[in-house]
Amino acid sequence: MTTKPPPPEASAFAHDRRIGFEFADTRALPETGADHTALMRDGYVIIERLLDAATCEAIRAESRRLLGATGRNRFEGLKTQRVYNVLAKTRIFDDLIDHPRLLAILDRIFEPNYLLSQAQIININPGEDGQPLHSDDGFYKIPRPRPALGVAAIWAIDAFTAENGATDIIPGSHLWADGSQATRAQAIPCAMPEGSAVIFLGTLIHGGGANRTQHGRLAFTNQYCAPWLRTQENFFLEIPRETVRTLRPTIQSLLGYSVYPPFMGMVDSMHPKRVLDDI
Ligand SMILES: O=C(O)CCC(=O)C(=O)O
Repeated sequence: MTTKPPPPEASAFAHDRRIGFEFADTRALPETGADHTALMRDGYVIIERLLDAATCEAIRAESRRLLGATGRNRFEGLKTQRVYNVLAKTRIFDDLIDHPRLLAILDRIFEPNYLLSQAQIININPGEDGQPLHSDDGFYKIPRPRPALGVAAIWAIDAFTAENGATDIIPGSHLWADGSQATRAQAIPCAMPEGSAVIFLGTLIHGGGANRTQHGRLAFTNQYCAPWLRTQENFFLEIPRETVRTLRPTIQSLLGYSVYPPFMGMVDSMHPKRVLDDI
């Protein structure tokens, strides 16, 4: 008879700090230690009311302008509207992309010059079914259990409730091995007030919830990955160089105008930011 090995401790997935990991010390906030501890232990952390009501309202108005077709399959959601390539279309999400509370956590997880992997608006409309459960970094085919290769934030622009499609997550599932069976019964909804965010590891099993109300559930999500991985969105082709030039240096770096030392990401043997100086 074979005995099943005990599940790994969350601490097994702590990442070594490396020489040059300077951001962790310079951008840490008083809350960062507790945020990071919860994230590594549970696979997620909910941070309430990071955005005020006026910001949520402005995002709702801008999202209404951008939202269009519903999804093409069950994963996107046949009654769910998604807007991709948002950074080429609006500046309203910039403060969420490089939010200090979020970056301070990411600094503890990834080596410097980690990347934005994708960013999108997700509006789950009434009658939508629960999205299939999945992990966001599952397409990197490295066996689990393993450290997360990505981290996501999902921002509740409308308040998230168990009825309107709050993201369902399975606490602790970031520690699971390949082949573990996830069921909806194991999941809990990330109910949270508007302006809050759930931040979770790319290894955590989750999915958008079913919307049993008469109103949409508006969210914004931004995902990040280790600096040596391929990103989900190809920002170099999506965002015109003239737009990238206008962005904050932190966001330029997140979009790949940065190097993974010594020179991954170079352009003609030079730092990629040089292309932003070209006329
Ligand atoms: O909308 C949500 O709550 C989750 C969406 C999600 O996990 C995804 O589209 O990958």
